[in-house]
Amino acid sequence: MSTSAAPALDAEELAFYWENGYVVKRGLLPRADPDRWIERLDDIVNERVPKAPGMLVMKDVMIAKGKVEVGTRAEAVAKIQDYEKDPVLDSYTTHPRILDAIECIVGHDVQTIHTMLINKPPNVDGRHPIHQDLLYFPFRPADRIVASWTALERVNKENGCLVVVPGSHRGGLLTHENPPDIEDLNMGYFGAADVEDQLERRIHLEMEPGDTVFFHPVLLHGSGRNRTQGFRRAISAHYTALDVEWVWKQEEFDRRHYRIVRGPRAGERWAGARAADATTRIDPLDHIRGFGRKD
Ligand SMILES: O=C(O)CCC(=O)C(=O)O
Repeated sequence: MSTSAAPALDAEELAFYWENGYVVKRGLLPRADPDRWIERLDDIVNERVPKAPGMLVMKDVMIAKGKVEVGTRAEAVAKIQDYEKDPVLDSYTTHPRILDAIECIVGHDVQTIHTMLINKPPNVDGRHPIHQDLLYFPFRPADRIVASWTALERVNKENGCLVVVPGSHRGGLLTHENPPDIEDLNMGYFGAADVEDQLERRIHLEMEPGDTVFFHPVLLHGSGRNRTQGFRRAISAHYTALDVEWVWKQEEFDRRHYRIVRGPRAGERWAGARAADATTRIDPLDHIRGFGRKD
């Protein structure tokens, strides 16, 4: 149930979302929230607080390869993945203002399926090639999945803000690959193949701390290099409605217990349906050139 009388996204904002595949809410969160999450990131990477169970602190590939030396631990970190069991970072996932907006897009019953804080330090490549998040998600239909991404500091072209291709969410899941022009690509960062013509329509989402973009999992998006000497930090989570089906061939959801965060079943774990016909289930590797069987 929404916590405010007025909808978190009004009719115009929702129409913009469905037309373009994303919508930016300026000033959605007060500055104190991003500041708290930045401080927590700092505490985690400097081991002042323990890493929560299941949390992955991923080094940037250029640091891992020894190509760049760093002055501080934070400069070595590309991202924190799966922060759900860290109560401070997870206050993002369950933030009433985020969930109010998510409800407007996918309905009243919501689970979270992915959490991530992207650090993007200076002096490394750190590009996130243009891609579609649906590649990584075992649920369908795609319209019932949505991302939230909040700037933790000012993000702009110089420090590698988010880039989106408006309207690209109306296509299907494309073939992805390791982009040939990126030598130092972080683990699991694939790029959509053969999208050069669409890139002419890309726009840069310059945002202030607390500004939040909600985007569709088929939207082509990514981010550029951080060319400043500061960090470019953002926090994000993905959500789905509860009526989605598991469509991957891999049978993993019994182990992964997705968490319901909104609606009468909040606090329970998702025990949803597998797509009925196992022969039509998909293998995500088939959508990655060089990994799958179809390319
Ligand atoms: O924050 C970024 O630089 C990119 C994030 C992104 O592309 C994603 O979360 O899928």
